[in-house]
Amino acid sequence: MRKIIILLFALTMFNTTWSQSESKADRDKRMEWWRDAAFGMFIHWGVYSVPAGQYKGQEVKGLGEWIMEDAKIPISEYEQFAKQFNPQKFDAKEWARIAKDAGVKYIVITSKHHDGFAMWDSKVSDYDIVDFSPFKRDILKELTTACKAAGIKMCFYHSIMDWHQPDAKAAKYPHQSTENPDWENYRENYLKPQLKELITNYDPEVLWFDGEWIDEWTEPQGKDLYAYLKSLKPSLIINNRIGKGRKGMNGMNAYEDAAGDFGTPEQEILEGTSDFDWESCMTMNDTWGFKTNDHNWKSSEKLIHNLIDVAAKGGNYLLNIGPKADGTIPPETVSRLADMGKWLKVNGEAIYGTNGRKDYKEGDNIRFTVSKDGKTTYAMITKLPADRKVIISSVLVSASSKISLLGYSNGPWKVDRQNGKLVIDMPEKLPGEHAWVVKIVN
Ligand code: JFZ
Repeated sequence: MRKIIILLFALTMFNTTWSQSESKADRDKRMEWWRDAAFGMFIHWGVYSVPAGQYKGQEVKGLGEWIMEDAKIPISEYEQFAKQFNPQKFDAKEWARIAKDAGVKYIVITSKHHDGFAMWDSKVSDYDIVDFSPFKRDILKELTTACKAAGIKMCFYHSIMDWHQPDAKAAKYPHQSTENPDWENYRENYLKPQLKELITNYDPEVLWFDGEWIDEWTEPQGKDLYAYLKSLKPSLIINNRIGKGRKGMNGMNAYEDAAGDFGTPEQEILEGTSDFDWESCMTMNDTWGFKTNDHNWKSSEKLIHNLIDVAAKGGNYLLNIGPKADGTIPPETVSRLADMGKWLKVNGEAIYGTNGRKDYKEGDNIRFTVSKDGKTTYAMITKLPADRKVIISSVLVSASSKISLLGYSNGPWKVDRQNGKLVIDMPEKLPGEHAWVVKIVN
């Protein structure tokens, strides 16, 4: 008995050292806007968009934003790319408009990626867009202002790993080694102060950490940072890459008390629902940071189907774009985002503010979400059978259930209720493309 009491006491102590002094109700309140948002835009933009996947006339394999490491570019040489980073065509309002039209509710942009270059006017370092590049404009400030005006929440991706700051040397990346690294100094006098700047000057809603897998970073450091950031802004939402809990690319936590508010599956979607909040981040082609020669674009249909799949499983979809070094967004990206926005204009009520469902699917071509009050079920149909007959058997329907097709008001369409089953003859003229939503109100 005594042992149990001591254990319980220790657990309480442990939890209150970081976030879990928060009640479930408080946590639900803090997470509410994020859960409702369902769809966000990831932006990987920085110095790496200058080489755009090429170094010394050679194509560099791998992710665009990893070029410094993948091509083993020395710091002094990489800095020359920073000197050329001059996105004259960057128009924050235009970016915010594109995001708004796509239907995203939040943007997560790289404030600092692994290359260490700060996309705002940092006072902690000169290695930033204002002091080190010819551009001399504070990108995060401009985008934050534009997004706020457009009603889009502003959030920052921030890399813990830093290949430029001499104290931050990571043993896993010896090519970036410096003589006398001092991790504690980096953590206390560089990482934290820069994050404090971001919070005080730009008031982000989410901090999305990354580069936590290096051995220098530990779970206690993650918890310490979490507590510090929450002390600066209690409503902050922080991903689980702030600590060491993440299970590889699946992104969910490997242990119970891991730091962070949500799991981060990368380039994949969970197999089913989860009790822990999660967000799948995915690319539109095969890179996060822009690469001139990556043309492997997913179709608009695929992206919409991914959004539907994620929503049905109760997660968020964070879809990446990689703008070019001149400040423009590739047209292939813009057109796909516009298609998603068009679909969401008609069908958004099935996505925003809904919950996933344990039985998230029926067959391969129907996915479900449920309204918060539980009264409405949305059946999202991603492919029609040849005879256009859709059968839904896993939703309770009665004679009084109201059934409609989103975006479709002018008949005719035929809906039969056969002992609890719905048999629908989908109309010839469908509202829009890629997926259609049957709304069932009980
Ligand atoms: C990380 C970054 O390295 C990448 O550049 C991008 O920002 C992405 C969103 O996040 O990607 C990872 C993270 C972890 C692994 C691989 C890529 N991993 O564990 O193999």
